[in-house]
This record gives sequence, C-alpha cells and structure tokens, in this order.
Amino acid sequence: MMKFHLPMIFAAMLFAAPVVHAQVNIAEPWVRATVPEQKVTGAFMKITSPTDAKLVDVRTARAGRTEIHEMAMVGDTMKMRQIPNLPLPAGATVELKPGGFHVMLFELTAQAKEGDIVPLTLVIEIGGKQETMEVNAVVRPLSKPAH
Ligand SMILES: [Cu+2]
Repeated sequence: MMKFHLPMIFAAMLFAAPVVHAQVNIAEPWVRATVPEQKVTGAFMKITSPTDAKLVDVRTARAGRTEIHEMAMVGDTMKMRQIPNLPLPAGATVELKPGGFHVMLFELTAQAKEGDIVPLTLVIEIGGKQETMEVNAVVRPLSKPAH
C-alpha cells in the first residue's frame, strides 16, 4: 500500500504548493515596552514588498485587538488615527516607527517587558490574495535604538 500511496502524496503536495510566494521582507520588528497596568502599546517594523501589496491586519495572542494607525494633522495637532490598511508600494521600504505608521496593540494580556518576544501574524494582501507572515517582535524601550 505504501508504494502506491507515497507518489500520490508527493503529487498532491506539488499541486498544493502556492503558485505565488509573497517574498515580503519584514525587518527589525519590535514592540514598545510597557509599564505594569499599561494595556496599550505599539508595534513597529520595516516592510518591503517586491510587488504592490497592503498590510491589512496584524494578529497576536498578546493583545485583545489591534489596529493599523497613521499620524495625521488634525487642525494644528498631530494625532494618530486608524487606517483600513497600509499600502506597500512595490520595492519601497515602508517603515512603521514611533511618530509615523504603527500597529496599535490594545488589551494587552501581560506587561511587555524588555527582551520579551511577541509573535505577530501579519496579514498581507498581495496579488488579490491574503497571505499571512509570522514574525517575532522583540520588546524594547523607546529610548533604545535597534542596534
Ligand atoms: Cu496608534
């Protein structure tokens, strides 16, 4: 029976392989450290997509919900506000950073302590399809640079 089944399984795997692979690059993902009782923080990273794409959602077990935010002038003050998705133009590196685009994590399940790893699942729409990417963001204070 095995002799019959193995080639069939390999054939099935070949057909199941995704035709298009995103090859979106995520660099330096990090989450801002929190103080005890703080329930909200931000996640940041650099995203480069080879083709036009959009970041449509970010999921993590460490937060009750997330939103994608931008900073925008409202009247004469800079405020953050939710955007439905973050466009990722082909070949451009889109930087999520404090004071700019960021992912907001609400209802944190625990304090984000320096050195913790926060697994994030990024949902990226590319070529009309949604793909997910797993990244491990490291927790660090705002004052500490990545390198
Ligand atoms: Cu925000």
